[in-house]
Amino acid sequence: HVLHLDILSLFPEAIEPYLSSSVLARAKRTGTVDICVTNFRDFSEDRHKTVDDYPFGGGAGMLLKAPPLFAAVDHVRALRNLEYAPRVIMMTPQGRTFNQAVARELKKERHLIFLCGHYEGFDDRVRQHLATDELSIGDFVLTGGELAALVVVDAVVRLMPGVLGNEESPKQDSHENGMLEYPQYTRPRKFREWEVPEVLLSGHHENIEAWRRREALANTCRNRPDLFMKLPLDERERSEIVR
Ligand code: 6GU
Repeated sequence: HVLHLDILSLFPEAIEPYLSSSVLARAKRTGTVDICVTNFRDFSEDRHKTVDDYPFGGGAGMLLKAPPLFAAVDHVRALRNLEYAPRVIMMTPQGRTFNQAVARELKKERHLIFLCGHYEGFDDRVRQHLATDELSIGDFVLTGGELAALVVVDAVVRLMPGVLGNEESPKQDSHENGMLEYPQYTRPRKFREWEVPEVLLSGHHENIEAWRRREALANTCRNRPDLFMKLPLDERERSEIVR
C-alpha cells in the first residue's frame, strides 16, 4: 500500500531539497510513498496572510494561530480522499520522544500529516482538537519543526518494503533489538598498523557470531548504559562485558 505523507510548513523550500535526494526520491519515484509539502500560509483567511499572533495573557514571542492549520489539514484530507483517518502529528519539543518503535508504528499507517511549527509554538487548540500525536526528536530545541519532521519521515520511509535493498535489511539496525550494532571492517586487512580482528578472517561462523554479540554489548554498555541495563543478560555475560 502507498503511504501518503503531507508536511504542513511555512518553509516548504527548507524541506523540498531533502525530499528530492537519494533514498527518499527513489521511494517517491517507485510509488512506495507520496510526499507533499503544503504551505499553510495559503490557508490564512485574512488579507495579510497572517499565521501567528500574540499569546493571550501576555508573554514573549508569537503563537501559530489555529484556523490556518485546521483549514490546511481539511484541505489535504480532502485531496487524499482516503477512507483512512490520518495521523495528524504535531512536531513540538513538548511531544513524546520519537524512536524506532514509533517509526515501526507509523509505517503501518496510510496517511500521515506533519504540522511544523515555528515561533514560540502552537495555539493549544491545535494540540487538543487537531493533532492525534505530538512528537519531539530529542531533548534539545530547534528553530522549527521542519528538520524534526524530516527525521521522522526518513526513519519511517526507509522501513517501507523495497525502499532499502535486500542487503540493507532494517532487521540488523541499531535499536531494532534494543542494542547498538557490532563494529565492521572492510579491505584493506591492514591499514597503517591497524589490523582487522583475526576472528573475522577465520571463517568460523560460530566464533564470529559470538564476537559480534560481545562487541555489540560492549558498544551498548559504553555509549548507552540506559539501554544496556534493560537487556535480558545472565550474570556471567553481563559481568564479562562490564569489566
Ligand atoms: Cl519536533 N521541534 C522543535 N522546534 N525542536 C525540537 C523538536 C521539534 N524536537 C526536538 N527539538
